[in-house]
Amino acid sequence: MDQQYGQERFATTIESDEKVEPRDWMPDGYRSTLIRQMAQHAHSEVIGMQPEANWISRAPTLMRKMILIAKVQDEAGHGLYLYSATETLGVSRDELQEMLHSGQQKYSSIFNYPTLNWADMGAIGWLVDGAAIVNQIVLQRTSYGPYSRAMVKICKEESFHARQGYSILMVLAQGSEEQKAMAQDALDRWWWPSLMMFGPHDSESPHTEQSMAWKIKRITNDDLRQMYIDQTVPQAHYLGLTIPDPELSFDEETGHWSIGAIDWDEFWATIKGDGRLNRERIAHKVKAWEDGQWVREGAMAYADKHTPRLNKSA
Ligand code: BYC
Repeated sequence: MDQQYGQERFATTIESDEKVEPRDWMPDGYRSTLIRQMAQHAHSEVIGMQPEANWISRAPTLMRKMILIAKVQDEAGHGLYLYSATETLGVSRDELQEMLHSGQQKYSSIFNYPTLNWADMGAIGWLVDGAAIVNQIVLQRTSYGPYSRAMVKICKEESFHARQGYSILMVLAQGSEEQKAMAQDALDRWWWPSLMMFGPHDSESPHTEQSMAWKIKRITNDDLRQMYIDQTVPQAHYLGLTIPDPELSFDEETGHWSIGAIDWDEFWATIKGDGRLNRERIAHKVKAWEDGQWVREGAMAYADKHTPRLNKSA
């Protein structure tokens, strides 16, 4: 395709809010930004299975166990849609795995915190999936077609995830004094990390301006974080829990909650690989990849064996 025609068409597509599709011409920076963000998103879904899978065998009832298994399975599915969507940009799944394993690509900071007890399953669903939904509802309008379409199904599933988390905390918050304390302790530990999921302040975010211009991002990190805070604080109050922030206050004029300072040193250390569980998470992921080698080989051998037969009968 003629380069100038491609550039003009790309500009018109973005301006008119249409979708860029895999075969369309796109700037190299647009492609590499999408590969970075979508791969990071896919990796987060898959690494995010670890802290919750840890609690499947210890769920308090059969019903809770079934729900948690379904949720963790959904996260694997989200990873698969997102890897498939990323592959449409010309990068293979094996390359993406390699970049995660070698630390060249990141996954969400939130999955470097430990899940210490059952209340953490509630906090992950309510706060972590809650933050993911705020971000992902907007990503349904992202300019890259395959990413935007993957978000539609993911968002439907995320809302079930958030509700199951809230329902776990509702039971604890209405329970014994020990159970209430567990719910409060989980909120204390997960509140600040959940706010970090939205990324650095806009003034410190190297990618926001260009990603907004390309309509990859539709709302900035700070604005999304504020939307999340405004929706979550009343939910905490409904549970009878206290947001662990002495500076939290409601501004009657703007109608928004304002918060104290986020610990950005903790955030940057975590995303650079020095968080509490970075090494364990990646080591576990690499081991699962290596242990699964025979499955991939078996699947390929099966495909080789059966493809000619299918072709012959066609
Ligand atoms: N964690 O310029 P910025 C889930 C990096 S999974 C780690 O603002 P951008 C779930 C950023 O990559 C949901 N890294 O970047 C799963 C950049 O790094 P480099 C996961 C972060 O991309 C299982 C640098 O900091 N959701 O919910 O414009 C169970 C500067 O940042 C983070 C997504 O992935 C972070 N939190 O904006 C339960 C959503 N924040 O490469 C639940 C898709 C920033 O320049 N991603 N960085 O060194 C996005 O929307 C955007 O990529 C972000 C960051 C808003 C996260």
